[in-house]
Amino acid sequence: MQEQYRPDMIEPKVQQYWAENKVFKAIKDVNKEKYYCLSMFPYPSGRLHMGHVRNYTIGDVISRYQRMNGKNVLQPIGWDAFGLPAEGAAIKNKTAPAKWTYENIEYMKNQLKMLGFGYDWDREIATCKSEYYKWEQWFFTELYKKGLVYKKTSTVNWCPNDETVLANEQVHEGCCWRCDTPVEQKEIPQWFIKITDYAEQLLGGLDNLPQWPDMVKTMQRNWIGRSEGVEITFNVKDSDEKVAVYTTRPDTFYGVTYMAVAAAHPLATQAAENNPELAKFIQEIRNVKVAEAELATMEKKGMATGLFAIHPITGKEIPIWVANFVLMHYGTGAVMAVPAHDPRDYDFASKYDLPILPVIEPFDGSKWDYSQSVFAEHGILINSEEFNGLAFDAAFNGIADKLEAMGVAKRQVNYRLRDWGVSRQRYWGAPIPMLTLENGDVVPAPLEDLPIILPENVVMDGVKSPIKADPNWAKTTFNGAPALKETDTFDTFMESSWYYARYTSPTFAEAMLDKEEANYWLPVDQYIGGIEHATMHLLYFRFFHKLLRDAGFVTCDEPATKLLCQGMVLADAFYYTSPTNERIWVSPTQVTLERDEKGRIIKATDPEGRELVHSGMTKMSKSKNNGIDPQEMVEKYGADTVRLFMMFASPAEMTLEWQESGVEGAKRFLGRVWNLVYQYQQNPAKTALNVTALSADQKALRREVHKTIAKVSDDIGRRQTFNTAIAAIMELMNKLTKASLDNEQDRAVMAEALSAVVRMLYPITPHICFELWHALGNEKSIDTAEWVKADEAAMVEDEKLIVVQVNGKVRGKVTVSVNATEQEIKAIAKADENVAKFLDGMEIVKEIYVPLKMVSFAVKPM
Ligand code: ANZ
Repeated sequence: MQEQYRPDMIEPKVQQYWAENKVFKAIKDVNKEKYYCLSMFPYPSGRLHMGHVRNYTIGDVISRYQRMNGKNVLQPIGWDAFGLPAEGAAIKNKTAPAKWTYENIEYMKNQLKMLGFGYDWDREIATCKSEYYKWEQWFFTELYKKGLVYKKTSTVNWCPNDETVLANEQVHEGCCWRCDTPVEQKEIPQWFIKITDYAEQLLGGLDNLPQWPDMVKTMQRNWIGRSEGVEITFNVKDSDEKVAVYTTRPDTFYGVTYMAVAAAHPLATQAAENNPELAKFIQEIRNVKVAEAELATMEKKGMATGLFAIHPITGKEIPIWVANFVLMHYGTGAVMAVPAHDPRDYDFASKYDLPILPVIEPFDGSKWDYSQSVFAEHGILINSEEFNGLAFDAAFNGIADKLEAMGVAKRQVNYRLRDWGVSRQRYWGAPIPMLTLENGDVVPAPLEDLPIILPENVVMDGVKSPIKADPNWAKTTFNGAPALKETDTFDTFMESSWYYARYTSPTFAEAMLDKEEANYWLPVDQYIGGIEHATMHLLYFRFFHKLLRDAGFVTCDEPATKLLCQGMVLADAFYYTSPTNERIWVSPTQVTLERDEKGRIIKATDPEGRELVHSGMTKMSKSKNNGIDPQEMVEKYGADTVRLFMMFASPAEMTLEWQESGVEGAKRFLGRVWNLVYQYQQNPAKTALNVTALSADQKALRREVHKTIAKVSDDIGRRQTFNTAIAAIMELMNKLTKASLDNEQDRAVMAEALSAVVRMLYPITPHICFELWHALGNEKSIDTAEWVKADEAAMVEDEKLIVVQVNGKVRGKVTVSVNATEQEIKAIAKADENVAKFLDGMEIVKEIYVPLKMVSFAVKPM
């Protein structure tokens, strides 16, 4: 063994050993308990960022720990390879998206290897490969046959100059990214998957995921947004038309003073036919795209249609308005407005001077001033005929029953969740496998025609998708007759919804999944990824799993048993202001810092000596130029140091502050571990540990070792608090460095301790531990070693240190047997040399004994 810790010499060598011996290859073995650990796969953007490194280090630590605990571990990796950034990069670099993507994959693969992650590389998947998306295309056609897929028109961003659809990311402040033309909303036919058919299951299933973070489950519940209400149909005055509304507040039914419909509602269209002013207004509000969350706060706009609805109970005439706060795709696209009790209706009524009629009073009977503000809570009914005096539940049911009996209403459960629109008008995605025949019929492409291959060798000009621009690409045949292929591609969330399952049989050519493999490995035991995926990806992932289950591929109900969402990685950000008043962000790696004695930054300068403003710790990002390049850090400190720092600096779910001083500290710690093994190895133990022949100090040290093992096992295995596990190992190391190596049993205790430290650190810093394990005299590689087990007997304390006080001051510390009686302990305390001095000539007036902790004497002069 070398005297110096040299990660640059060890790490490539160990990585090569892992690769050559396929150490992490996962093979199904029904006699072994499996453990499937999955980190969310990366988009091949070009280089790994620290967020990836954190995510993948956590996954690797858990995988290696489970391996050591005897599990048959599967830890795969692959590439979420389709997506819009490749198109932008291809245009910029005058290359094809495929070429750019494959080059990035090669580069990033090396970066992952450089970090020492224990992946089964034989299972690597790139979702842009036709072997992968073939089965996705096939599955889509199966869903179509089951009635779970349909086509419907839906709005897209449209650039009238380029005559192309734009993704949301390509709309900059309402204009096209290329030509700056104002973007319009256009309706085009698109494909949808009926996720709403699974809304109830997706919601109910959350109750069976005790090991998912509550935050994620809450976000999914809100996203699905189940509500119980009533659909009520109103007649339209002087017409055969009817208008239905969905309400969750039938208790407010007597308070309806107007009705509001969405701009796209048929009644609005009808009313606009001979009302150009209304037509213009409708066009205006339809071109504004708003997020649902903004609906409540944005400025309300509306216009009367001139139509009236008839209140089914009171017979009153209610004006029908078109309003911008009503969504076409929720409920019925129309609302019964109750301005006294709904904030949006209230704002709107106040603006357009519509009547406000209170029908609910606060429970406590206090008077509410409805002319001043809305009362949106539940309360007691007033102005509601026979329902006056009822509270919410009774009123809800009473009024719903009455309306149902009249045949104008039915109770209904609604979901905020919409069907999943999977069509994208972009090029770099999996072609949608549907064919249009000459008579206009649309049919799924038969399996023999799959995959429908996306050509990779294309020229991107940024306007039209190459498969749309090429007039020949779409031409094909179906049963010998001419047909046209769909030129839209799938939303890339499709690929990431089932990759976890494909990893179980990544090269299986006969079907989407090999059922035996899938049912052995699934569900994923541990899934790890960012909280930003809480709703979209993690919901589609759960949805696809249920689809795979219903197609007979898998038997379990949920794709992942346990979920960990790691926190973001932050770094200091610095800037100066340019003469043109722009903020110029300077990379923290370029900044020289002066700190005060508490470590706070007091001065920051760039290489030109310019003084910089420190804008604090923020998420690593391009815009603030505060990203730290993992590769640079690995080259400077070694992968083990980077991994150790990441796991130590904060709990996995919390934000992590990148501090170079912390990284240096991590490196020094590994250096200390190396040194101690080196020092021990100069004169190693030649006889075995004899636990019955240990001195008190040796016993105490062994106790620390085994207590640390117990804590680290619990911290990594159950609590997943990797940072506290590392802190415990560091504390133990402090004790070990001070321990004596003089006699044979000292060295035997040290041998046991070092063997434990190396195994405990292995999941976190595998390269150094690989080397040290051999240095400690082990023949076989540490990759096959078992997790170290705490010895209960070694942890039992047979002696305790007891504090002795005289008149409230500590005067001595005595060691007693844990079996000693109170009387014996008091006698030992009194006999302590220093304590005796303070008792001499005194009368003891009181003795207090705190079992095995403290003896306290109150004394006064005799
Ligand atoms: C009358 C009423 C009175 C309402 C009241 C609320 C409070 P959730 O719970 O999210 O399902 N609504 C229905 N369809 C809508 C649409 N397409 N666009 C905008 N708003 C719509 O919300 C249901 C409530 O949202 C419904 O109950 C309706 O307003 C409104 F004091 O009806 B309510």
